[in-house]
Amino acid sequence: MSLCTEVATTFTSRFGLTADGVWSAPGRVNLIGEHTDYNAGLCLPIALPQRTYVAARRRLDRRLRLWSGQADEPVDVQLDEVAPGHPGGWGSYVAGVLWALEEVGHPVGGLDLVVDSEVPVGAGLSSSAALECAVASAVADLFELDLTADDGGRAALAAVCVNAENTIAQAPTGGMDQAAAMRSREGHALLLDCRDGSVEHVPFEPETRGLALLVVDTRAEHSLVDGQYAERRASCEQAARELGLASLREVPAHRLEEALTRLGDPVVRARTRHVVSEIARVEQSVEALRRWRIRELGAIFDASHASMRDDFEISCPELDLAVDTARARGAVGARMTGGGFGGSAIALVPWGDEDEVGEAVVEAFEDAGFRTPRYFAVDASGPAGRDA
Ligand code: GAF
Repeated sequence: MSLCTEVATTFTSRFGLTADGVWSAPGRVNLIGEHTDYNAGLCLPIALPQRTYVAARRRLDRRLRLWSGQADEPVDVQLDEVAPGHPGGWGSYVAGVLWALEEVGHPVGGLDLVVDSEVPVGAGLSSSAALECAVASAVADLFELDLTADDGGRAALAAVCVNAENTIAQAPTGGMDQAAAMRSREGHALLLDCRDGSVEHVPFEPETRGLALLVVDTRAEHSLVDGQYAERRASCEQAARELGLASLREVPAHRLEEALTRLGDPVVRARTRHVVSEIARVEQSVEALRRWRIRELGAIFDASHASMRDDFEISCPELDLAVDTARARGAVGARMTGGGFGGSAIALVPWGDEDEVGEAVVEAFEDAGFRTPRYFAVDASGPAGRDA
């Protein structure tokens, strides 16, 4: 049975009524542009084929009854009680969306919901954003908010999901993941400009060029609610303040060295170097992709990983080993993806070599005494929407 059918069936058995419909949203991997979103920069994610599904039914009162296929207990909360930190856990991502819709003046109400997901949780593949965006699509359709039909409405829903995550789930993330889940296009990477929210769809079909995009979930612990992500964000904001700029996006790559001389703290300098050079690497990657200059793209991926490892200090031994092994086994380029401190890496590998490269990483992890990683090849897939 597909997960789409399964959540609908579970809904009926949990609530004794049929769901009004089923909606889903994808996880994401970012091709390049890491920790640039909250610096008003550029990033280039793709939507994954793995999706989070919600079966939902509109209620006439303001009660939220939520079940997850991955949790034993339901969440049962009144919409008027939703607040920062309440409910906690996975329920905050669902309840937060309804709360955030009301914050921007959209009339919503109660909901019965069952969720389940193919997006691995804690793998740095945006399971949280997939959940928020599946819920946002369901609620927008059920309460007839007219926000799912065009990109403007989808951008507004993505912003609502970011507010839910920042305020109710209390994770200080930027907007890349929600944009990827709401605004991507199949067969394309999403070039997102976080300064003005504009997007461009860049064709991305590596198989037509004899390549595959391999994702390696290192299964090393990763959490965005802990202090490291917030600390990186604070350093970037400090740098912008010291430079008298609205954000690090305002530092052009050719003025980076000069800007660095005006920053006193060596750590803040290194963080700034990563962000400014990473934004330039997104631009270079898009150019390389448009012309399919694969070696160039691979070298940019490698430089991005080095920058995250050495300047932004968000890699970890598992991610470094995955990247180094993939490269040694013929990947054209490889880098960690997402927030870091664990999670996943990506590698562009020759088509047909996915298993060979993946198994080499598994073996290297075994030798190093790390947990067994998972790997799988992915295509650029479609955005959030209604399935049934
Ligand atoms: C996480 C965050 F949620 C994103 O907003 C982004 O900052 C990313 O880390 C790093 O690029 O996925």
